[in-house]
This record gives sequence, structure tokens and C-alpha cells, in this order.
Amino acid sequence: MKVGIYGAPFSGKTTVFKLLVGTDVNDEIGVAKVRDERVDFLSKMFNPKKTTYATIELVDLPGLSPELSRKDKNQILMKIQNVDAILWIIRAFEDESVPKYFDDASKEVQYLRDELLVRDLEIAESNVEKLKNAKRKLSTVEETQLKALEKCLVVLNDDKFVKLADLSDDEKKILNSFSFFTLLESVIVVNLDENAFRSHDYKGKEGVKKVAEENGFSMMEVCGKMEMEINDLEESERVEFLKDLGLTESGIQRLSKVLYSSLGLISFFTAGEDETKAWTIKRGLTFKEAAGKIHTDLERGFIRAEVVKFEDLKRLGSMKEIKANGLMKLEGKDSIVEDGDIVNVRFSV
Ligand SMILES: Nc1nc2c(ncn2[C@@H]2O[C@H](COP(=O)(O)OP(=O)(O)O)[C@@H](O)[C@H]2O)c(=O)[nH]1
Ligand SMILES: [Mg+2]
Repeated sequence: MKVGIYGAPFSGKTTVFKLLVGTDVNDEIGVAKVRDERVDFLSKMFNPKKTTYATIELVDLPGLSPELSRKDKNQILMKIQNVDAILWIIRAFEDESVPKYFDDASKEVQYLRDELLVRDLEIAESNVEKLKNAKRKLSTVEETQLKALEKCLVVLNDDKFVKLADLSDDEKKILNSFSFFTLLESVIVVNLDENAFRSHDYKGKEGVKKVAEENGFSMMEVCGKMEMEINDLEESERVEFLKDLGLTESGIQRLSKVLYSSLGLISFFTAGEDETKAWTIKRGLTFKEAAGKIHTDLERGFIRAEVVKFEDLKRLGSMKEIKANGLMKLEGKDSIVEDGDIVNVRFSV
């Protein structure tokens, strides 16, 4: 899974990027570990040689702003053409020493929304025109494309995201080649200073909420600078610091979870002496399909899965107790994996 970090200059994009992928990364692309207490718990219990968390690939983009040329903007936007989701970083911190591009967070989010709409509208219009002006009979695929594109135009002309168009799964698939940005999932992260973070209030909040609600985005608040400062603290000190702010986990921990769920992703686990690992899958996959993520042989030769619910294992404390209480379930190939399933695949090839 790949996520592009999108925003105006000086909004805190690189700060959030580094918080997610590690402060020593000086590249545009990095890999973020999805921090998951369940993996920590399993790792402690099974004491494996290796512990592997789920990951998200992140792309840190240059800032987009009104004074850039069309060409420069497109060059920036090109970099999010192949991502699965867009993470918007909106500035809502006050700091005289950091240049500011917009009067408030609402103006900033509206500008960023409009840039995506303009670009997608251009793509939709030019392709509709191309298909309509074709001096030949359209193929069935092209007919479907045209119909889907016209649906996109309707919502785009209403300043709404393509994501809100009434598209079938087939139509969505057929639109893939156009890489509409507004068809992607978006998560809006508002970067606040400590005062605003404590009061949950900042200039333009209503406007940001409105854009998020209209388009069905998840939204969350972080305090980038403060998180950077507590990033190097010992775990216990960090916990104290967060507690003082009324939090049980850092914004970055919450962020990786929000990203995960807004993309419709869940984790299942494999746990043993060699490795404890979180696997990322789309919600709705069967055990057989999920087995294929581990190894193609496991899908091909799938017999059944032995499944333990994480919460049961945590509550009972050992696999022995799980078995004694009959809580290890056997699941066939068509059952659906749930978030937190600990899975052992029985197979034969
Ligand atoms: N006061 C304050 N400064 C911040 C915050 N987040 C980022 N900055 C500062 O703003 C500047 C730009 O941040 P950066 O992450 O590079 O922004 P980018 O241009 O969006 O990548 C840097 O000097 C950061 O230290 C914040 O929450 N509060
Ligand atoms: Mg940057």
C-alpha cells in the first residue's frame, strides 16, 4: 500500500513523513511501520527470532501553491499518480518564523481540493471529447469508459470528488487508467500547535470539516512539532507526556490506524518461534485468499486454517488455555478473515 503526502509548502508534510518513516530518512519515499500493540504482545508471547509489523509506503511530495506554473503543479501531482490514498497535511499551527501561504486552514484545504478537482476535470473532459469525436464505432470497453467518464463529469462539475460518483465496480476498474486523484481515499491531517491541540480549536476548522464531510474523508488532528520533540524520549516519558495531553497514544500511532482503516485494510497474524508477523489484506478476503499472501503454495494446497482470535489469546494468556477452552476454530476456504485473527494454514501440495 502506497500513500502520498499532499499539501501546501510549510504545512508540516516532511515532519509527519519523518515521524512515520523515521527521522533518519532523507528520501522522498519511505516505509512506515504500522505500530500495533497486538504484534508486540504476540512477539512477547512467542519470543520469535523475527518480528514483522505491517507497513505503509509513503511518498513525501513538494508543496503545491498558487504561484506555481501549471507544468510545475503537474510535475508534483504526477508523483501521486500511483498511490492508493492521499494524506493531506493542513497547516493550523501559528509560527511567525515559518512562512504561511494561506490565511487559515479552511482556505488551504479548499485550495488543495480545487487543484485535484481541476486536474481531474481536465482529464475527464479531454477523454470524453476524444471518445465522442472518434470517427469510428466505439468498442464495448470504450462505450463503458465513456459512460463512466460522463458520470465523473457530473460530480466534478458540481465540485465533488469522483469518489462520490455512482460507479459500479466494473466502471471503477475501467477508470483506473485515468488515475483520478479524487477517486482515491483521502485522510485529512490537521497539524496544530500545542495551544490549538489542547483546545481543539483553530482558524478555519469549520471549513476543513465541511470539505471532509462533503467528500467522505477521515480527519484527524496531530501536533507535528511536539511529536517530533517527544519522538526521542524514553517510552515511559513519552507516555507521561501524552497523558498530560489527555492521550493514550501518539498522533502518529493513531494516524497509521486511521490510514489503515480508511483504506479498508485489516491485519491477520502468523505467530511462531521463527517469526511473528502482521499481514495486510483488504477486508472481505477468504482464508484461502489470505493464505496466498503468505505463499502461493498455501493457497494452492489449502486444506483449512486453524484460527485463534487475538482477544481470546490475550485474555487467556496461552495457546494451551485456548485449546483447553476449545477456542481454536477450524475455518474452511470460503470463510472470511477478520481483523486480529491468528492464522495457521494447513496445506498440502
Ligand atoms: N510551530 C510549529 N512548527 C512546525 C510544526 N510542524 C512543522 N513545523 C515547522 O515548519 C517548518 C516546515 O515543516 P516541514 O515539515 O518541512 O513542512 P513541509 O514544507 O510541508 O514539508 C519546519 O521548520 C518545521 O519545523 C508545528 O506543528 N508547529
Ligand atoms: Mg517538505
